[in-house]
Amino acid sequence: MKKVFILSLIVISCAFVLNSQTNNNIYLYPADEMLLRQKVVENPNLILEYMIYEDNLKALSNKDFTMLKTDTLINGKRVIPVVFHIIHTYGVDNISKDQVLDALEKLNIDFNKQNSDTADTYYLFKSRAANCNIEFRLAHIDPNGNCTDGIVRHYSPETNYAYFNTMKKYVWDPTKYMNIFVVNFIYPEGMALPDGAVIGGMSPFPPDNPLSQALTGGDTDVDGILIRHDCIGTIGSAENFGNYPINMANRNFTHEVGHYFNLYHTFQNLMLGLIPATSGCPTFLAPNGDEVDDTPPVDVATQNTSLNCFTPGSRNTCAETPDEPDMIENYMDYQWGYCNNIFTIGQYQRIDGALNGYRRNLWSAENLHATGVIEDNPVECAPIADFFSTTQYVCAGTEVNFYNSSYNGTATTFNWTFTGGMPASSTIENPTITYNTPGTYAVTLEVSNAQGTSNITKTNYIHVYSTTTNNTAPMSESFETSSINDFIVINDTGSVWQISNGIGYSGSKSMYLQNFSGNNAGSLDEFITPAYDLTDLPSGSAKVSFKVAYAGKYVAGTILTPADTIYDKLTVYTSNNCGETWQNRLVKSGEDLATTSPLEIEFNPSSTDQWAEFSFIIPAGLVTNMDNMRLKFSFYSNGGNNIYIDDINIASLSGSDINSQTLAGNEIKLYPNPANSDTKLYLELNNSYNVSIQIIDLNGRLVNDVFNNKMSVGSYNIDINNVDNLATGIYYVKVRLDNNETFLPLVKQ
Ligand SMILES: [Ca+2]
Ligand SMILES: [Ca+2]
Ligand SMILES: [Ca+2]
Ligand SMILES: [Ca+2]
Ligand SMILES: [Zn+2]
Repeated sequence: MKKVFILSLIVISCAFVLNSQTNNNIYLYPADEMLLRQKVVENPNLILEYMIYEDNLKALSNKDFTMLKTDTLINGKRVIPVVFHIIHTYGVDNISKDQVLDALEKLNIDFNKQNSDTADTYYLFKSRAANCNIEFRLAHIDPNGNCTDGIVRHYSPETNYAYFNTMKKYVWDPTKYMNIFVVNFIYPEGMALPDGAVIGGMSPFPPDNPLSQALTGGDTDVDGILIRHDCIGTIGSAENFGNYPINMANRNFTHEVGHYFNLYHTFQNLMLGLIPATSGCPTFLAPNGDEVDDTPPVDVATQNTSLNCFTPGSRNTCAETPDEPDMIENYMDYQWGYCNNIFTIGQYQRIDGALNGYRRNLWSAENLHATGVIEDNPVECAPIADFFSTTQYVCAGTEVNFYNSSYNGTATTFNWTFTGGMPASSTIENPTITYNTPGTYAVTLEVSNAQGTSNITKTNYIHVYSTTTNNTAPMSESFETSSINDFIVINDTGSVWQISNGIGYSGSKSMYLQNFSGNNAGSLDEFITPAYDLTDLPSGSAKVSFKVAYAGKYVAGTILTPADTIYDKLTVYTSNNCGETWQNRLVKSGEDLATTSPLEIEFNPSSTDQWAEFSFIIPAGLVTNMDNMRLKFSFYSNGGNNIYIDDINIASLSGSDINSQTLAGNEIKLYPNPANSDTKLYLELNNSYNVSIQIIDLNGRLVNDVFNNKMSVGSYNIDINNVDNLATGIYYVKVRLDNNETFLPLVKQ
């Protein structure tokens, strides 16, 4: 069964790595390609199915489609009803209707060859540029027969880890609508994304394509375009793709819609997964490329290495006969959006095949009536109620600003109900409400216009806490007698923080998150401590310390991917206003979070050796204001392993602590202090460690890297050089011995 010729293939998407390590050296990177290649490796029969599919498609393409067109053309175009599902958390991902309309307009421009940058098409290819004669229109009737403006909005944290399940959850009948799912972050299930990797869009081919079936498991509801909010349109959040000053010019959307109509990447070669040495150019073993004759073959995705486009005609990566340059400006290659400007006639024939095949019902006269797009007159629908507030956690006596975020139609009247609020109701659009009494409260908004009324109630929405606390620092939380109800636990999805029974650094209990399985990569798990009064601490800085047990998850390599270790991220915050705002105090990610070696299996610590202590300092100036301080432990899952936290301590950094501390049983002294050019750090190590010594400022910013190396057992005096160059003020010397670290204040006079 080694008779393989084949193929091309794949892919569904656009993944990008934004490589911020090297400043502006960022590029689009087709990481997703691996996904389909992996499918082929897992099931080589897929190639056979694919070949049969492509053969049938070509037989169909050879027919005269005009013979098949019994359906409606409007102004000579096929009209496709579309619906945008915007999944968001009320941030920039909740893109405006204007941005959606802009995206739709630009999409129509590209699919009708009205784009002004056709002038940039290489002269040899200009005559191949296709007008696809497709018009995309926002649906006016939803699947229940109700009035819609074609834009549906859903609050959900899954916007941060969106994938095929997200599409499945919100999809409207995909035989009637082209569904577009707008999200904040695409995170393929089971795939650990490299740091900094960003996937712009992910769109299966039509469900009858066996490659789609391999990806979606044959679920025909996983159909449509999954795309980041900053890849939609050219305005609003699209002005800064991935927070870089890059406007992708809506071309990710054009590209993804190309996949939706069964187009492959111009550089695809399905065989690369089976025969790693195979060139991306068509060969005897892999002759088919993108299955389109008038796009020259391309060896690898064309990736810009600066903000500039490649000059059209300037690259030629395959020596075909007759030899032509790569069509690097094709929408289905991988340059920045603004470098792309062409679908070819050959690609249009595939699109035509999809429109006369699986996508045929979309533009049937019956469907255009059913979805309300046979006329494109704007309609005004009843509003669908929604709202958000600046915060859901406040101290008693605090004002909260509420915002109407109703959609589908413009609301003209507003009726708010605020249980526990002052006032308890309001009829203005965006009211400000004061909460004076601790408790948890519901909020209701009813909106209406001439077309109708809608309301929404969010229960347990506003959490009001006392401004004072009976808990005073110094304190220690060992989790031995606490209940999980003493903490505020916040969970996006899957596993939640819980108190472990049987595992702790002290005693037999600790706070634990089962993250090895049952928790979505890309999701957050948080817990917030009760409030503590730090103002009774002896004057000086406060030190917050805690024990952590965490291991990375080791993933063995495959034929396609190298072995990898997946780490998650822990961030610790403080708040002195009941959680209304948070200050970031400590971030641990990658190997920095690990307290023991990575495991291929689930991690549960079996000895105290597998724990480490992390800590941070709250400078003296801040401690005097902290009479109601909460800690928040926020865990960002990257699909790694379990984590345990125990023995949270808040203590003052006493006089003797300041210049002399013990860290993991090793003695550390800083002298003289206040510091001068003779100041040294004395280290007495009773083990060998990876030692790192840094000077940081009060905000935790690195001022000076002093030392970073392996040290063996012994006593050392390390020069704190550059003290003379420090501005007058207070700094910290951050000392790290393997995974344990501490801070010694350093005073420069
Ligand atoms: Ca080709
Ligand atoms: Ca060539
Ligand atoms: Ca969770
Ligand atoms: Ca404990
Ligand atoms: Zn793609």
